[in-house]
Amino acid sequence: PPEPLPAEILDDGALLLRGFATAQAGQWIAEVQALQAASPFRIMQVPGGKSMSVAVTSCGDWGWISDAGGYRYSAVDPLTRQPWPAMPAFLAGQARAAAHAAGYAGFAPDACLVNRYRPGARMGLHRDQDEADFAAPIVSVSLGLGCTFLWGGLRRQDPVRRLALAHGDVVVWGGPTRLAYHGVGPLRDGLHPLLGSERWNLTFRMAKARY
Ligand code: MD5
Ligand code: FE
Repeated sequence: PPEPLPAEILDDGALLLRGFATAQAGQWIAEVQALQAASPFRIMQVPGGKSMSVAVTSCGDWGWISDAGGYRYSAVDPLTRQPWPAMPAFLAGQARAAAHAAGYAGFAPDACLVNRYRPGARMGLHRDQDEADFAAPIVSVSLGLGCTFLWGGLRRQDPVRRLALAHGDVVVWGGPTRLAYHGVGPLRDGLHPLLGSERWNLTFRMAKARY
């Protein structure tokens, strides 16, 4: 069997598992294809009235949504007016295993937000603070084109570091880093053998559950 991949400590509570999803990337991609057939990727509005450049969908009990009224988790997909697709057992199991490998036993995500970046799409600096229990980490999985991840501190004015994230990389964001400001630089043009000119990011969250 292959050697376990070394975890790289990024910060207090944050670990990078390089290539954690690479060997089974085909299954990761097939799972996202299936879920987006039921709840398609769509561009959401932000409260100021502008559109995001990233397209999103979700699976699990809760999906993260944004509209003129603000950001929140919803049990219903506003596009289909149906519940979000159930979280596939493979995705939940892999996210749990990644969290465990990073020292967070018992991670039980009830939401998975999927972001689709095309060239030029970006995500401005923000914090993920719509979840019920910040003791739970967030597990993020990168597929397709690489990106520059922007990663600051607990205050908006803190200096921002840049981290290259590649296909198959998994980051577990927990501890004090859970509430750090972060974003993604504009996606550069490119062609990935599995995803063409796209980057997909999956973030597994405990939206409403207590950790
Ligand atoms: C992405 N997505 O690459 C990123 C990965 C989002 C989002 O930011 O909200 O959908 S999630 C990275 C993350 C999560 C929680 C904490 C920190 C980073 N952090 O402390 O830097 O599309
Ligand atoms: Fe975020």
